[in-house]
Amino acid sequence: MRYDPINPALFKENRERYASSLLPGSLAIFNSNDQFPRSNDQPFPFRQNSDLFYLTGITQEKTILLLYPDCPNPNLREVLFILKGDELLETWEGHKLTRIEATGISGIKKVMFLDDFDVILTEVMVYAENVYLNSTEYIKYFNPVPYRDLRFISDLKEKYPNHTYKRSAPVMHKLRTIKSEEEIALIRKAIDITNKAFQRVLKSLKPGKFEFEVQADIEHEFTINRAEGSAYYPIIASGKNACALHYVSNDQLCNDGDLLLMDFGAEYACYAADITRTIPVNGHFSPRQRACYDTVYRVLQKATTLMVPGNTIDKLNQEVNKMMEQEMISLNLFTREQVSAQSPDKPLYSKYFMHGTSHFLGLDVHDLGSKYEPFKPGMVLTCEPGLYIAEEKIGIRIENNILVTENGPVNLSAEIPVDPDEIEKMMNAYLE
Ligand SMILES: [Mn+2]
Repeated sequence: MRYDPINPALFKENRERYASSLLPGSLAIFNSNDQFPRSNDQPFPFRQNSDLFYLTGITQEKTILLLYPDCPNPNLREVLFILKGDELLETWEGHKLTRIEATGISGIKKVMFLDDFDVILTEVMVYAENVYLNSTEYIKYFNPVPYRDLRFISDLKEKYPNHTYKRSAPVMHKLRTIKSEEEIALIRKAIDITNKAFQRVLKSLKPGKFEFEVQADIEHEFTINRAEGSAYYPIIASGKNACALHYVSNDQLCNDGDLLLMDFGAEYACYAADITRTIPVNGHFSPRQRACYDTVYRVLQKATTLMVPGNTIDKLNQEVNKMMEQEMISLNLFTREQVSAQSPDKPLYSKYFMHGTSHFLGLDVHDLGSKYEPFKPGMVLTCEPGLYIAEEKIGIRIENNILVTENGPVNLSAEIPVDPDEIEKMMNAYLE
């Protein structure tokens, strides 16, 4: 792996917190992600299942974790199953984890090979009353592709129809929304690497550069700084492209006079950064661009102050929508009178600001957590107001990563330039 080794105490604590949430007599099983086929014998790059990583730190494919805190057989309370790296496999794919190495990463003493899984499963199923199984539960998850967890659930239920089955997802959601010190340090590292990429763009952007060249600059910096790569496919959108919220073709020229919106984040040790910056391609904001930028920047600063314990994403969205509405009147996008006459189902601001202001951030870029869940110390969220005026080729979003604490919000991305004067100064220092 590219990242510095992580103290296995992190994963051990996570397992203890998970285990203490289970009912007595409960077994829990976690599977790694599938290796999704790309073509023929070629899989897409493997990314570990975030929950399995959270509990083990293991990034290798085909890994299974079995937790059974009060198992009558004390040897089977915590078992990790890994792929057996035989000579043939290692000739083709290189080194696979040994059992000792897997213990070193995860802190799990009992590591077995996958071939033993069925025998052990048969034994623990006889003792267990409840079985906690994992699956992806996310409010916007509509992916119809069946994955490893789903196949495992249906196989197990077919073989053992009389057990009581429980969902792991709500337990994991509760645990993963509150980040430990170690996790915050890893997110900070991902953000630091993302800052390095932004600095590189500030130095190298000029009119006539393609969006994919900017993407290459960003990904170069990610990779040489030990990120696994991007935590999500980067959005590099100049001019009107920035008004398509999930624009990812990144294939157009950055023209003189346009803005460039970049939504990008490194993934370091499976933890994500999620940053957006919008800068003028030629190093100078036009007066109108500057007025729009100042609007979003002002709303970003005000919204950040609302990220305090007890508030929710839902309430934050409502506040920010109100702020944006007022700002849009000042920008002459519509009038106060038009607002009074607007339909509540389709408020006028939603034409120019059509997404939420915040989401949880962690092992997943859109991390687990509900928009109705009150903020608590240790939560990490994005703050990302935007303004999209397609008819003026202006699309601006500014996104920071915020840690909620008892003493107020901490901007983890405070080092990444955001002040428009500072951005112009830095770009022009390089252009001269
Ligand atoms: Mn985001």
